[in-house]
Amino acid sequence: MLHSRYDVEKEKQERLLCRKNEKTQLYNGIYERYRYPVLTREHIPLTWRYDLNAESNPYFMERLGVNAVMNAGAIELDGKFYLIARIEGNDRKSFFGVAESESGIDGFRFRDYPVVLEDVCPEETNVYDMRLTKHEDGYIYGVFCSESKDQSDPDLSAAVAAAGIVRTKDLKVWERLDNLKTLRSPQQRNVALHPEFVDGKYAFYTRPMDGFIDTGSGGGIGFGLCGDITHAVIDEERMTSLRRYHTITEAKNGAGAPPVKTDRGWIHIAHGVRNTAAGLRYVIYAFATALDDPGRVIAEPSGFLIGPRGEERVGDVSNVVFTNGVIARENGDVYIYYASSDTRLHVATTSVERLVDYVFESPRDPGRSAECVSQRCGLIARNLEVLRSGR
Ligand code: M1P
Repeated sequence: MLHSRYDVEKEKQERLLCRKNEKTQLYNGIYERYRYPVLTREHIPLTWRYDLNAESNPYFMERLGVNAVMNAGAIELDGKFYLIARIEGNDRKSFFGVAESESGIDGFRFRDYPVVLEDVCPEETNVYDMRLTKHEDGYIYGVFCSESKDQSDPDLSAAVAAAGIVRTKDLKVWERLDNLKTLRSPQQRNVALHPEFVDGKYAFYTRPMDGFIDTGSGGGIGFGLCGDITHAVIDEERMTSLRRYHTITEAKNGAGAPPVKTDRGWIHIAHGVRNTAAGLRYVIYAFATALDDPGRVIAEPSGFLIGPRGEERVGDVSNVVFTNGVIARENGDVYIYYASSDTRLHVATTSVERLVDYVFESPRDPGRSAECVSQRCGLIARNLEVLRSGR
């Protein structure tokens, strides 16, 4: 028998799912932010959390709670927006759920069931952060982090991160392929598949890591090729966007969604991490690579594109914004899906034209305070001249 409380909770959730989103007043000319997150744990269907049966659940308790909804891969199919979100249960295990919307800024609804991946690795304990790539071979690929206990280390927290790979044609039936092997990097996280063949091969953006948290000698976002996606092996990784001292990428960085193709280059929206007295701070930044060599950086504006603001600063892992999903539509509109503090998912909107202008025309980081002041004084002097000469 259906519990009487169900209708109350269902109505509350319907109000949330039907709520229209609106742009905030924040202005920077680069993108718009929105008042409400696009996905939260409150968006998870009640059937995934409650036992609706009044006999077995007289108090209408959440039997399998959900803690957070974040880091989503994104794709547009037949004019609709799809997110494959990382959903973290109260039990700390993450899994994936597909949510669909007509507008891309609100109205996201999860399907009836979460994504069921083939259970091919008995040691795999956790999966998260899927990047979706519409590849020119006709498949949609999902590359995600597959995490296992490091059996060689008695430390209970010691883990190994690898890149899992699945493919689908419809976001419903998923074929699991072998995990990516990178012969020179012991661990991998934040791996994304490039949408086109490069020299006739599949091309991956990687993130070489010595350990589970520390990238160690890993110098930044890597790039490598492999011939067979079903048993993907990369023997050589070269560096694209680098970690640098006293910048937003000093501690580590990682690829976001697969890059967006533009007339002037591939635009990447990635994350950078620095250390602070309050712990790691994650921001989102952008750079471009060459059309004829997507592993070669040709423009990288200084600083971050999106940093945590307001309530975004607070959550399970505070002071974090993180992205692994971007949709660039035929008409040039761009939707950047980003999570805040490992708790909820937001959208920022812009256009290909604006992103190109931002990436190629904004100044680079000169690397030292003295040169940054001189860079800023140059801007001020030019602006004072504009103001003096009138409109
Ligand atoms: O907690 C912040 C982020 O940490 C990881 O990113 P990175 O590998 O760069 O440290 C990821 O686990 C990500 O899921 C998480 O949001």
